[in-house]
Amino acid sequence: MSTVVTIGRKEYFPGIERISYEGPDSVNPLAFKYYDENRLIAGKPMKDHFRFAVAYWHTFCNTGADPFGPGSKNFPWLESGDPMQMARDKLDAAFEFITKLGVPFYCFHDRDLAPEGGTAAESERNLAEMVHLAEKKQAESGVKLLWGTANLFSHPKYMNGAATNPDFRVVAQAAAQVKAALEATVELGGENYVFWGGREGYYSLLNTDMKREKAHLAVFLLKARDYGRKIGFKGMFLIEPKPMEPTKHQYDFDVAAVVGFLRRHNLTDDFKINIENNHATLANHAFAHEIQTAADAGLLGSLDVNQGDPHTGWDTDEFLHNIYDAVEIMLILLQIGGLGKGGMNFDAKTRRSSTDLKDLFIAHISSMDTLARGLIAANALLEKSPYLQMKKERYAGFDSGAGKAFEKGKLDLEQLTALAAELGEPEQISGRQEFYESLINQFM
Ligand code: XLS
Ligand code: NI
Ligand code: NI
Repeated sequence: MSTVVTIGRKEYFPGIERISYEGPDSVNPLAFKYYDENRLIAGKPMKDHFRFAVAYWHTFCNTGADPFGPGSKNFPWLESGDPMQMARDKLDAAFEFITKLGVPFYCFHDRDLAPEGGTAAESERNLAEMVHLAEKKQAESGVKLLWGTANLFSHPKYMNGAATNPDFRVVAQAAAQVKAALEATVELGGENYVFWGGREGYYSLLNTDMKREKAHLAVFLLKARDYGRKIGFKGMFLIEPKPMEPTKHQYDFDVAAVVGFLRRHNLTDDFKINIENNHATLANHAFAHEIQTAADAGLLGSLDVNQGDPHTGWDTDEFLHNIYDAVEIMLILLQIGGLGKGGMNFDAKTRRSSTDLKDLFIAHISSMDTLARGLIAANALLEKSPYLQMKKERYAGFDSGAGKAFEKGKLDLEQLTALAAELGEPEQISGRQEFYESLINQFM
């Protein structure tokens, strides 16, 4: 368990103590009803199933600006108006929040931690100062860095992309920024390093040499990998797919596209995939589909847990509160043995109209409880229901004899034709989808 850290200029969340587990009957909004960090499920403490991380950018930097208006939230740590002072206050607030919530990890972009300077050198100095302070906070609290990343999409110089920018000078700037972000991640013991290519894609094919841009992306990732390994980064590099937004088309469209890209460029030893639920939705996939696809390819890295709004066509980054989704994803994670060195980063923001500081806690608690319920239900489903057996039996015809020979590639079309005649017309076997669905409802 982490230690609560409030040794800053002041306490930013007064009146809120370390959030504790009070059980399903509790009506205290500032308590866990299901997330009981040390409770063993399938032989493992709950906290190790999730490895939760707070996303620095949403929770401490995002005041709710949208295309129709400025931010609505008055975060006290942003009051000073001096960029470096704001960064220091924000760090105090962040560690107070993370330790009061009792989450073991956090994630950041370089520009969340430290403000952009007037020059690249100044930005690097700002980052170095903040990394130094973050290192102390981590040591004091026991909170760890799940992943670091570079923001290669906010600055206007990246308007045409970063690694895939048609202007080589911008590509070089992006490389310099990644170099510094990698150094920061290594210094802070980051377990992973993420690439989300916000502007690595296009708005119009008319002005875009897609083949060349994708080739540049591959070289860029390769060089980042080489430098990371050179400075002692032992963790995983992760690509975070998203089909669009802000681009019309992003090259890392979905898990399948990224699997193909990583294989084609021989990057699978060092790179895995960070999957975000709302990005899956935008690609017309379910979170479970993306997770299963990555797991089947041996490339599941980590998760950005959030959810989209079914009636809104953009990345609304809501806190995951859909228990059904949680059961489905935990069902997969339990079967594959978990997330390993990955974790679950709350890449989610409270709504623009949720303006109480307390809302930040409630949002995280709600998501943690949602996932805990998902874990408990999924585990019961696996242990107590015929689910696994039923699924296995559907494929029993491939476990022996001719079916097994086919699976191993040992039967050609002529042999299969002979077998078709010999075995005759198959009787109908129901897929029983509704029954599977009813099992989830029963154990939820
Ligand atoms: C944006 C992405 C971003 C990444 C990190 O849609 O989800 O937040 O997770 O750059
Ligand atoms: Ni994300
Ligand atoms: Ni996102």
